[in-house]
Amino acid sequence: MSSSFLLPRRDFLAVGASALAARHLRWPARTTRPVPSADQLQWHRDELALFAHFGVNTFTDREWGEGTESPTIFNPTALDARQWTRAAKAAGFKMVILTAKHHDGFCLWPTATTAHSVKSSPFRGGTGDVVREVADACRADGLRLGLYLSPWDRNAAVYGSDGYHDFYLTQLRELLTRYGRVDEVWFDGANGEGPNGKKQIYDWPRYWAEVKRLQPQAVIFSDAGPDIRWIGNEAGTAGETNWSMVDPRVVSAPGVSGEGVTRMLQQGDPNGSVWRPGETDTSIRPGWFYHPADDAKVRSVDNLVDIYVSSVGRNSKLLLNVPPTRDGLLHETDVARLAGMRRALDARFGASLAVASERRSGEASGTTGRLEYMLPTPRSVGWATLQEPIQHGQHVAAWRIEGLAGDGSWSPIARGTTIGHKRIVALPRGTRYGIRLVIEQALAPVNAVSMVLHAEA
Ligand code: FUL
Repeated sequence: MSSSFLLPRRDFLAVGASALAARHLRWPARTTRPVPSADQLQWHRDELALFAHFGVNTFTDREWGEGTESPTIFNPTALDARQWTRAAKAAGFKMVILTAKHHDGFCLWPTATTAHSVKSSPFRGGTGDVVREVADACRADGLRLGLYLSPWDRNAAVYGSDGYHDFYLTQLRELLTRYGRVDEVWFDGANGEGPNGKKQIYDWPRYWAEVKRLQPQAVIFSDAGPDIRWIGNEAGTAGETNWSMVDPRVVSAPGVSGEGVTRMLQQGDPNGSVWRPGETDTSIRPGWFYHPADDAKVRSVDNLVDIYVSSVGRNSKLLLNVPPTRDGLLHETDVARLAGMRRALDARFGASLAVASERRSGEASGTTGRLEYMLPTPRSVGWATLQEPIQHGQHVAAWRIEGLAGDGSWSPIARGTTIGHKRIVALPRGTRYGIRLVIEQALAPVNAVSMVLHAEA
């Protein structure tokens, strides 16, 4: 049962009979607090994206290539990007983000900038283009496409000099003009030495402006946004407190580190001046690239559900890496785990418990309120999914859930801070006659917060 409480708003009550005006004023965009762009909202609602780390490392069994690998080792003889996208789609993923180039500099598309690419490989006789195959497969299966272009390049001779900016921008332009619509561009923060032993100073504003010019709808990911921030670890866990806003001065550029930085990435900032929600990237295997020795170390279905709860269930988005094998296919174990994850998520969260009655109440200020459900028969409730309408900003700062006992008394059974797009709460076992959500504090009026109850697993 899904419902929401509506808090009385003075301006709403004063509007009168015009349905149009009422609809408009019911969700006043009058807050000065940040709100998401339409593209950020879409990103958030997608909830799940599949990351595909693929390249020369797949063939050398490494995580970070040296940049000296021969392109002739890249030969995925059975590559079938539709096999990836079908598995992703069936598991409820909405996007695939491909490593078009990792730190080794090997390009998965026939770039004009370097010979260090698929063009010099035996893949499809040197005429292949992995980016195109993945882009086409995404389109065929209705998935969005994202691309990762590592700024760190251990092969490019110009790396570590001013000449690299044009080299990198040309690569970006190729990727953003040849393959149709791109919805996310992923900039990782790793920055080591290039072939001449020098590190590069990146011109982030220029790179990001080029993305916005060529694909204005694409959200840009990096530690420092500008649209989407890193969540601060690769373990699959967002902060229990997780605001979609940040103070941009704390994480000024990709790759900066420090305690304050990690806290800002994990938790955001209730008074942050920009909307920059956190993306949780982690791998289904111990490494980012495929290694045969890891075939028995693929995350279990239970573990995948756990990281869904600790990412999507904490106002983040899960970017789950499922690395293709040397054949160019997702491994059958990984595909089976993805399908198992979907079945388990549907079984746990797909259905909501019916409630016998529902009562809403709130204060005139709109910053506290209650949503109370009576259960048709006393039972233990396993989970609650809370949501706030983030198109109007993220405001809830403290909540608790209370259970009703047989003697008519309510007592707290869970509490937390933020809600955002989605907050999934595990409830302790116990017979409840009713369940209620109490919003204790919000930083601006919240018109509607919803709660859905789920049975125990
Ligand atoms: C990091 C890289 O160094 C890893 O290899 C991986 O690509 C990860 C997603 O981002 O910055």
